[in-house]
Amino acid sequence: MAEDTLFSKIIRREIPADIVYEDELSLAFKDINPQAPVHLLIIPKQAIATVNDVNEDNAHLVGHLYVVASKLASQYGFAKDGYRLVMNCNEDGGQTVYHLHLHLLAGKAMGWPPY
Ligand code: DGP
Repeated sequence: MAEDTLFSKIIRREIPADIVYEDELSLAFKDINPQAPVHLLIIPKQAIATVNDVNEDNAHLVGHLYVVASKLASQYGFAKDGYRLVMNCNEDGGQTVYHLHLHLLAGKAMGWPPY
């Protein structure tokens, strides 16, 4: 069972966040420390700690995060110009909050490689 993180607290409205989208499976809100003009975090309401915890039973939730990302890209108007989706895993991946989340970064041309 995943730890109760600050993202669970955002889902339960125990701490504030600038929420831009919600449905029965997911929530999206603005990152507190944006790395691009638009930086959203899309999370499943079910607490999954890392990508290592994705399995056949919860994989539909990960797919759903991408559906939400696509919707938000259209809604914000950057679908055509493009954007970046990132999911960090554990320490070397740069993960700091252990509740699975998809970063959606947009509004500028991204560099590659990302380091
Ligand atoms: P990661 O490093 O991939 O685990 O990303 C965690 C992100 O979460 C990081 O970009 C900053 C963001 N973040 C951390 N605490 C808060 C918070 O309290 N509110 C919001 N909106 N974002 C947060």
